[in-house]
Amino acid sequence: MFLWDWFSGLMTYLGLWRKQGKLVFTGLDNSGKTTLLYLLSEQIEPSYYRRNNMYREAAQLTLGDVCYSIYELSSACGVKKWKDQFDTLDGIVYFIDTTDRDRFEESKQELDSLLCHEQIAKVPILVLANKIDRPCVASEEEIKQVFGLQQLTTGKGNVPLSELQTRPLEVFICSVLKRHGYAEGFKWLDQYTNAK
Ligand SMILES: Nc1nc2c(ncn2[C@@H]2O[C@H](COP(=O)(O)OP(=O)(O)O)[C@@H](O)[C@H]2O)c(=O)[nH]1
Ligand SMILES: [Mg+2]
Repeated sequence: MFLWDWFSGLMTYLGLWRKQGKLVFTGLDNSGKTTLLYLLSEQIEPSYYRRNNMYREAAQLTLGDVCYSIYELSSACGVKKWKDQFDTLDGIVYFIDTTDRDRFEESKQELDSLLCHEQIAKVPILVLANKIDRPCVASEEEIKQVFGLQQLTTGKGNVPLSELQTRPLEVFICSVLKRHGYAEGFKWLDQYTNAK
């Protein structure tokens, strides 16, 4: 084990090998998951998917020395497909459409059911409050309040995992369309994943 750690550390240092991680994009339909997935996958050549046996609806994101595979899994994918992914999950990215107040309750229920799932109780959750480029969007505070997240968020800085009493969770407002806001969210998430 020591030898392996030493070897992988050396390879990582030399830039010859990256650790692997897995993230899941989820949330109601129309919240922006596929748009961001496509945006990230623009950076990969198509043969990558075949070589790495990945679904087509997946992308890759490299943060520091970790290379994350990202999958989109909405509730419409079916619980079975979701559960198959649980054991190897490094992080969950939950999308909210900040313009769609009519569906906040529905979205809250979906997020709540994730939050109380025992098998993923320690998995960090990044909430992306998307579409803030549009008029009349809900603010970060409103999202936190409506979704009951005020007591659950753990801070946006570099709070070490050992200092957190609970699972890492934060809300970042963003516009996938304008390509801003989500990078800070991923950076935050990266510090808490097992792959790190
Ligand atoms: N204005 C705006 N529209 C967005 C943004 N992100 C996604 N959309 C639009 O929202 C719709 C649904 O996006 P999609 O990625 O298919 O959502 P999914 O069902 O969660 O995968 C599409 O028409 C996107 O162009 C954003 O940041 N701002
Ligand atoms: Mg989609």
